[in-house]
Amino acid sequence: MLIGKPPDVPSSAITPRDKYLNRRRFLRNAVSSAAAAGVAALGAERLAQVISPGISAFADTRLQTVKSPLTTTGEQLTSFEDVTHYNNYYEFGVDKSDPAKNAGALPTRPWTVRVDGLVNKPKTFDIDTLLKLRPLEDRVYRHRCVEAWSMVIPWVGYSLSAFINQCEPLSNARYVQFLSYYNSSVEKWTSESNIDWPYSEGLRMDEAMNPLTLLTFGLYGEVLPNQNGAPVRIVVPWKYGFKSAKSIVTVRFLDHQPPTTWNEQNSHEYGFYSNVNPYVDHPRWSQKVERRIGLPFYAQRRATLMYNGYGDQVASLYNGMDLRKDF
Ligand SMILES: Nc1nc2c(c(=O)[nH]1)N[C@H]1C(S)=C(S)[C@@H](COP(=O)(O)O)O[C@H]1N2
Ligand SMILES: [Mo]
Repeated sequence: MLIGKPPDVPSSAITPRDKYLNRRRFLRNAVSSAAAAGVAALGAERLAQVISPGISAFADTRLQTVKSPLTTTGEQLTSFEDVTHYNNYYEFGVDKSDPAKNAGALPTRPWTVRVDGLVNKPKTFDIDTLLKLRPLEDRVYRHRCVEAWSMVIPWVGYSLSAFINQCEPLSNARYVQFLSYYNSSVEKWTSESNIDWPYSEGLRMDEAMNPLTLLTFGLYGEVLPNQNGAPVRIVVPWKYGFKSAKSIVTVRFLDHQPPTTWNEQNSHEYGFYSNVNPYVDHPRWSQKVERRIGLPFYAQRRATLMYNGYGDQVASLYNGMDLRKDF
């Protein structure tokens, strides 16, 4: 991973969600009337994506959600603007501002997730089936990037365990691998880094089954913007952000630890476990403190919490392990 350059996010970038949504509604209406007038030679759908990547002109982007007992933290939410314009999604460029500009190219419908490997029988799930599998929950989680910045994000989804139970993994399945969408003619930025695509991540089965691990379809009550991993991604709140693979197309059950993108890039810097850990520094920077995106400069710095603050729920998964060795 590149060393994060100083933030280019103005401290005033806290945009109320309502303002954003009004803008979005305005765009949708503008696009619809443009189409009606026959001026949208581009096609209304495409025009909407050009104006505001990842947002369809006609789709209802609001998700129906229920309250979740697993929502966490009373901390101030990171603004919708920052959550959607300060991203790591290397398939769409290596700069934090690139995914918001480029990820509109990702075709998120139709979309299927293939389940294979050590399962009773391979299956393919349509995204609309996945959306209806369980009631969608609002879950606020801390989000900690290995680059030592953090956010607080209200995700929408349900526990990955509910999906895994539908997959019928065999008893010898000990790990689960997630593969992201990869198409170099859509993702023209993949040559900017020497990553061996597709983006791959993985969890041990007990980590994947922990109720905190979220199969994620939205944020701020809306479908995921493309730059945040539409139409479906993983979120693992006690691990560094790179464990949370975006736009997943394959879920594979294995009896061995899968190769994972950042670990393959540099195994000295990025371990398989990648638990947020203030006591294990990255070789090139400290992990003791982090910078909360979007806050005034003087309020950004804060102590990083062990397991990102989720120790009560997950510390027991690592009993008996040397977290300096298995970092
Ligand atoms: N496919 C894919 N998934 C990815 C990445 C990526 O480059 N490609 N970046 C990871 C990193 S480093 C982080 S911090 C989070 C960022 O998620 P966000 O942009 O929704 O905050 O996505 C992770 N998932
Ligand atoms: Mo990250």
